[in-house]
Amino acid sequence: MNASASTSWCVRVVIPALDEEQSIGTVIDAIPRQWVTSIHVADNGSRDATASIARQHGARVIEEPQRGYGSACLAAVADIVEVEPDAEGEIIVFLDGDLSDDPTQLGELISPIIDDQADLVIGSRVLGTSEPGALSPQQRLGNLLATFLIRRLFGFHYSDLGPFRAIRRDRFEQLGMQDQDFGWTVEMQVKAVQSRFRVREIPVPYRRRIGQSKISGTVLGSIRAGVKILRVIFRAALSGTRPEVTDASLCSVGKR
Ligand SMILES: Nc1nc2c(ncn2[C@@H]2O[C@H](COP(=O)(O)OP(=O)(O)OP(=O)(O)O)[C@@H](O)[C@H]2O)c(=O)[nH]1
Ligand SMILES: [Mg+2]
Repeated sequence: MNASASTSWCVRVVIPALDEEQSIGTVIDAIPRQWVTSIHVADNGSRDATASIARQHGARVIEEPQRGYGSACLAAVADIVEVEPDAEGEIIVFLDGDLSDDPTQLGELISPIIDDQADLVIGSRVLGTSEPGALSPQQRLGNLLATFLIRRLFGFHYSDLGPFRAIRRDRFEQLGMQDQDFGWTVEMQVKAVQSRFRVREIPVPYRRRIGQSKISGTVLGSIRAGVKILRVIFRAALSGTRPEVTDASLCSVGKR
């Protein structure tokens, strides 16, 4: 990373979290604070101690009554805007609260943005090493199908819809994100391609989650997520522009 450039960026971390008391404190503590200005945990009425633990560990907690992963992320971004109205020089990092991702990799994720090589950086669990069982068969299948469709419909090759990602805030605001639940990650990726953003993938490790799954770990959750993801892709294909063919593998930072 270009150290001199990094001093001019403000990094804000968003963590959607629902009943993650077992992991949220560890996730927050593992975030490299030297690069991070604020941490925003978006809670949707957790019935456990997620919110209080997050506060104890130094995060701002946003209570969003509207359930859903996307709603939580949107509420956290609204909180960021309240804290700092000016998007200039700001990066938002999205990170799950279940300790599946390794927060210490945040520096690698933001590095291509700081070096002005990318607008959006996706942590790819497919390019990285996943602990056995961390990605369920349905998650792998869903990823393959979604990334295949994105390639066919939009001409861009993603390897994953991983939740650990970094985006310039000014670019994020251009996307007009809307999805309130499981379509959030794919909506961002498709809209980024449609908007001709510079996108990179970097390999990230992925662990088995701590605590109970809310989305992909259950059959019903996977089906609902899968249907929603396909709807988002096809809706975007019907309404949006189709950019010239590019290949994300050309801009991927490379497999370790
Ligand atoms: N605030 C909020 N957070 C949510 C909601 N649903 C899921 N999350 C959080 O979003 C992150 C991803 O959810 P997970 O249950 O881990 O889903 P997943 O990663 O697809 O599935 P796993 O394989 O079980 O980890 C976690 O931090 C959850 O706590 C929700 O409705 N509201
Ligand atoms: Mg998870």
